[in-house]
Amino acid sequence: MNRTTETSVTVIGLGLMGRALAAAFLKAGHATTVWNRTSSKAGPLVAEGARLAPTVGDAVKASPLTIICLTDYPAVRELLELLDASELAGTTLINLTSGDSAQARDTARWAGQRGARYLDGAIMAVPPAIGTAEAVILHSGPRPDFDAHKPVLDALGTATYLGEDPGLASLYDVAGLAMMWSVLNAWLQGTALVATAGVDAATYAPFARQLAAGVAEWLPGYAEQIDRGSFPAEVSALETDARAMEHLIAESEAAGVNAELPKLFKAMADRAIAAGHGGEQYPVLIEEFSRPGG
Ligand code: FVH
Repeated sequence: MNRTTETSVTVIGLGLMGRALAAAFLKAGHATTVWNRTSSKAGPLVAEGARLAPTVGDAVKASPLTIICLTDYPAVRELLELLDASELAGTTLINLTSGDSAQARDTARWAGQRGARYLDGAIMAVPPAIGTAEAVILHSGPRPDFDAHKPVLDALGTATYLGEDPGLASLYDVAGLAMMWSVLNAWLQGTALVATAGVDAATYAPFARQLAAGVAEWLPGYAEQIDRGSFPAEVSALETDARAMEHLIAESEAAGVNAELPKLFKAMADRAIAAGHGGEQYPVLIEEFSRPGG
């Protein structure tokens, strides 16, 4: 197989996500080659017009661009190690497998040493959203490689470029996980609390949603404080917030609800107050978050 047309694309890894990626390429009219360790998973895609490559090397040679979406980076490296230099040289690999920034940078180095172009990526969407604008896919690595393949990447969703450091996409990905779990855990804390008064989750959810959206509005202003390194208490001082945390802990404990999460908030706030930041605004806690702990 040859790298025939500029817009042909290969997808390696046909799990839930890989199959959605390949299907979106096919739908957008791109000649699509696929490969998967368990070849039977390619059946429906082949029926829709995909070509199944017999080996991973043939798959990579079939297109100028190869998208990789496997379980994790060790699986990616195990697979890429099977390729010889002639299969890697000159091709572009975009690795959309989830991982951390060190794994991304290391894989970028590995690919570069073998003559391949490499972009790392992170998919901020579930498989059914792939192929719609809702599917934001983050990329990082050499800008010219992103620009060259953006017309093909557009078939998957909203292709977003973050910067030259190949670790950036994974870094945003894990930072997003912090946001997601923090919001969900806060919501669960509130849901457990209101349940002690007989309020069900569905009744509380709209209120919680409104609150979360309201708090999200504070972020740009708070971010300015962090970037300036100056935290004047324009709305509320940290020591005021810490007193409110005491109410949350007391209410949780009195109601027989888990108080671990509010105690964690409070411990961090107390440390910042002890360091003399009680009169400053909440984002001063960035200093607690920016050092090792836990
Ligand atoms: N599914 C989702 O909602 C998301 C959302 C955002 C990010 N991801 C990430 O995408 C990666 C793949 O996820 P997935 O959902 O497609 O995962 P699976 O359905 O479990 O498919 C895994 C594929 O990886 C292949 N594979 C695993 N190990 C190896 C290996 N050593 N050598 C070759 N291939 C390997 C596996 O092959 P097979 O089991 O079918 O033979 C699947 O193709 C992941 O990083 C998510 O975090 C998903």
